[in-house]
Amino acid sequence: MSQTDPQPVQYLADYRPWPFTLSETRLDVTLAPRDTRVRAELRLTPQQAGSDLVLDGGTELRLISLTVDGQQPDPSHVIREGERLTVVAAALPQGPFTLATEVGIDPADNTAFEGLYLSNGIFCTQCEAEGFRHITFYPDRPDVMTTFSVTIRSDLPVLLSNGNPVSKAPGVAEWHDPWPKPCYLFALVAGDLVAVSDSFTTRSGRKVALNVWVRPGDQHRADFAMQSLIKSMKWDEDVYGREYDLDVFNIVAVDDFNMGAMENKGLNIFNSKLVLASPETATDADYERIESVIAHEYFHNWTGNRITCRDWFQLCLKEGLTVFRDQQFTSDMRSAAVKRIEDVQALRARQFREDQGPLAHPPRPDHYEEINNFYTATVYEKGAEVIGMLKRLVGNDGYAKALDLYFDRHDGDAATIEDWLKVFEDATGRDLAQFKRWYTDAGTPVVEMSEDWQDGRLTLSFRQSTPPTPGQTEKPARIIPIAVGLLGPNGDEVAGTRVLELSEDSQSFDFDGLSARPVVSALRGFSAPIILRRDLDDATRAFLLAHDTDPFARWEAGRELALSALTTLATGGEAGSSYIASIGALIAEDQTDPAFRALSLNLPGEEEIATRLAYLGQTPDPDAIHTARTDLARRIASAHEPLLSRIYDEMTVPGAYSPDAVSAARRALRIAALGLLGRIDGGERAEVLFGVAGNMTERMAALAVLLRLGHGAPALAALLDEFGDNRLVMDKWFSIQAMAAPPQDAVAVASALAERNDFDWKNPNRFRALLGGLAANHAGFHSVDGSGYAFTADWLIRMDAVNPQIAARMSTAFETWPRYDEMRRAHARAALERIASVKGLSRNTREMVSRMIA
Ligand code: 0A1
Ligand code: ZN
Repeated sequence: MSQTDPQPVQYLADYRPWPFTLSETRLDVTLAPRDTRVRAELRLTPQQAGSDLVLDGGTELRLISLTVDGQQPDPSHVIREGERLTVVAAALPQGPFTLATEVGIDPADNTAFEGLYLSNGIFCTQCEAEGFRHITFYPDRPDVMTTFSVTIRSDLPVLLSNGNPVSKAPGVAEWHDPWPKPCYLFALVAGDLVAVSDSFTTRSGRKVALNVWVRPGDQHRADFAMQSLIKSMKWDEDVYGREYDLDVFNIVAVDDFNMGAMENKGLNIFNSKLVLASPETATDADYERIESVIAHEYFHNWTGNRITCRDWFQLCLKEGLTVFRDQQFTSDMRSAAVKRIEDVQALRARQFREDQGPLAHPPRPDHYEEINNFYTATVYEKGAEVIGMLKRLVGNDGYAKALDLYFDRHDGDAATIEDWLKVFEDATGRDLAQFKRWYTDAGTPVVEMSEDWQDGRLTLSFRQSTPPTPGQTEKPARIIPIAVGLLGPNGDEVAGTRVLELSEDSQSFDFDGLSARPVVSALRGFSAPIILRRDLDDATRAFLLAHDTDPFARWEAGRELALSALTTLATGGEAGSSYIASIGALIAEDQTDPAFRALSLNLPGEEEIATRLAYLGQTPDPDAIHTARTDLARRIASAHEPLLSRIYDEMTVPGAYSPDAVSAARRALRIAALGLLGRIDGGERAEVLFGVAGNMTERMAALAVLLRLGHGAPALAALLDEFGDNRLVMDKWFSIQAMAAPPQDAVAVASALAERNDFDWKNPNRFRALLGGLAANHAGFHSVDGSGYAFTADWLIRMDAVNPQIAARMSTAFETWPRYDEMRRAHARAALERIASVKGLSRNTREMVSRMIA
C-alpha cells in the first residue's frame, strides 16, 4: 500500500475546517488475515450547504457497500479518485445523516505496518499519522473528533480497543470510548496474549485496571513496564494535577512496529523492545528508556489526546510538550543533572545535525509532502527545549499557571501553537510575539560571547545570528535566555545563576562590585538550544571542569577540552595533555556521582568530532578522526591505568541486579573505565567480564571492547547459543557487530550479517539494528570507496518497496553527506541519485532524498 502518487505539497496556510461535523463513529470489524471486513457508520451533519463529502481511503480498500441513511446513492454520485472517496452534495441530505460503508482489507499483506496489520499472529493497528484511511473511508484529520463504539469479531482470545469494555463473549467483544478523539488515536488488537495486571486508584478514587499484554512466556519481562506505568500515573497527578479518565489502561507489546510506541486512547501499543526487560536481556539504558517511553505515552493522555492538534503542522504541540514532561519525570525519578546532560548530548547528536544539514526545518513546519517524515528530532526534542526556555522565562509559577489554563481552556480541543502561546501570554502577561520565532524559524542560533573587565565591572557582550536553512534565508533575532554564574579565582561562586535575556542582534550586560576578575560559567543547564562561542583557553576550561557548581556547565567544560584536543589531533596537531590531566583529577573524586564521572570520561564520538570540524570550517576526514580518538583513548588509559583499574574493581554492584539509577551509575563508570583499559590490556578484563557478568549491560560493554579488538568471535558465538531465539537480544547482536567493527571491516561485517537467515529484514527492529549499526560506525559508513553508502542504498531501495516509513527514516544516514571531501561526496550523491531514480519509489523516501540532494 505504499503511496507513490505524487501528492501536492501541503501548506499550513491552506488549513480550512472540515465542512461537516461527526458526532459518532461505530465500527464493526470481522477479523481474518486476508479478508478483514470493516463496517463503519458515521453520524454526520453538514455545516456548509452544498459541500461534497470527501473521505480519505487508501487505494487498496475494497469498497463493498455504501449507503446514506440506508439508501444506496446513484453510482455517479460516488467518485473514487486516488486516496479519496467523494459522495457529491446532491446525494446528501441537508440535515444530519448516517453514512454506512463496508470495506474489505488484507492485514496479512500489510508490510508497511500502517493501518491494520499482523505481527507474528497478532492483529494490531498503527493509525498516526494517516493510517486510519487504510482501515476504512474516513475524514482522516486530527481536528475531526468523536466518540467511538467498536465491535470486534474473531476467535482469538484477547480482543481490545479504545475506551472501556462493554461486553465480551466468545468470538466477540464490544468497546466504547466516551472521550471524543481523532481517528489517529484509534486502536484495535486481537491475539493470543497474556497480561501482567495491576491497578491504580486515582486521587479522586477511580480504580483503574492496568494490563501489560505480552506473548505467553514473556510475562516476567513485563513487570518493570508495569511499575513504570504506575509511577507515571502518580507523577502526572502530583506534578500536573492530571488524572486518568477511563476504567482500564492497556499496553500491548508487538514485535513489528515502525516507531517506539503509540499513545492510542486507553490502548497504548508498544514496540516490544520498549516493554520487555530482564537483567539478562536488557541493558541499564534499555530500562531507563522503557521507563521514559511508558511515561511519554501515558502523559499523552492529556497532552495529545484530551487536547490534540488541529492539523499535523502543529505536531510539536503534543510532542514537544510530552517530551518535556517525560524529561521532567525522568529527572525526578533519577538524577536531574545526569538526565540534562544526556538530553543535551542527544539533542546535539540528532537535532543540531538536522538543523545544520539539508533536512533543517522549524519545530512547526509550514509545508510538507509526507507528514511521516516530520516525526523528527526538531519536532520532538527541539520542541521540548522551546518549552524549557518558556518555563525559564516565565518562572515555575508562571509555567504552572499557564499549564492549568491550557488544560482548562482547551480540554476537548484540537489546538494550535498560537493557542499554546496565548495561554502563556494570558497567564503571565508576557508578550511572546518574538519568542514565537522559535517555532517558525529553522536553524540553531550561534551566540558569540565576549568579556570585558574594568574597575570591578565585568561586561558580557553577546552577538546572535542564525545561519540560513533551506527556504529560510533571513533569521531575525530571537529571545534567548542565557543562564550565567561567576566563579572567583579560588573556585568559589561569587555570583549565583542569573538569566540574561537576549532579544537583539547585539547586547551587553554588566556585573558590578567584583573584587577580582571572575571566571564566567555560561549557558548553565544548557538554558537555550544554541551554539555558544567564546574564546576560552584550555586552562580556563580546566578550571571550570574542576570548580563549576552547575553540573551541565562543568561537564561541558570537559567536553570542550576533549573536543579541542580531538579536533587538533584529527588535523595533524599535537594536543590532549591538559584534557588527560583534568579528566584524571575528576574521576579520582570519589564523592562525585559516578554517573557524572562516567559521562565526563566517555570521549565525544567520531560523529561529534566530525560535526565540530565542519562547524570550524574544515572538511572532516573520518579515518583521521577515528585514529585521533583511538590514540587519545589509549593515552588516557596509559596515563591513568592504576586509577582506572581501581575504579573498575571498586565499581561493582553487589547483590542481585537492579536497574535503579544508583546501581546503573556505578556500572556506567565501571564500563567507561573498562572501555579505556581495553585499549591497553589486550581485552583481558573484557573477556573475563563477558564470561562472569550476569547482566546485559556489562556483557554488551565487554563485547564492544572485544569486537573493537577483533577478538569478538567466541563471545558472539556464546550469545547466539544462549539467545538465538530472543529477538531483542539478537537485535543487539546484529547492531553491535556493525557498530563496533574496525572501520575497514565494517561493510564486510554488515554484508555478511545481511546474508544470514535470521536477518529478518522486514522486521523494523532488525533492519534498524543492522543498517543503523553501520551508520553509527562513522568511519565505516563513510568509507572512502563509497561501499558503506552503496550497501545502505541497496537496502533502502529494497525496504522502500515494503515499508516506506522505515526506508525514509533510515535515509537520514546520508543527511551529513555535503560536509565530506569530494570523493565521498561523489559516492554519496551517486547513492542518493540511484535511490531517487527507482521507479515507484514511495512518496516518503522520494521527499527525503530530494531534500538531501536539492
Ligand atoms: N505519537 C507517537 C509516535 C508515533 C508516531 C508515528 C507513528 O507512526 C507513523 C507511530 C508512533 C509518540 O510520540 O510516541
Ligand atoms: Zn509522543
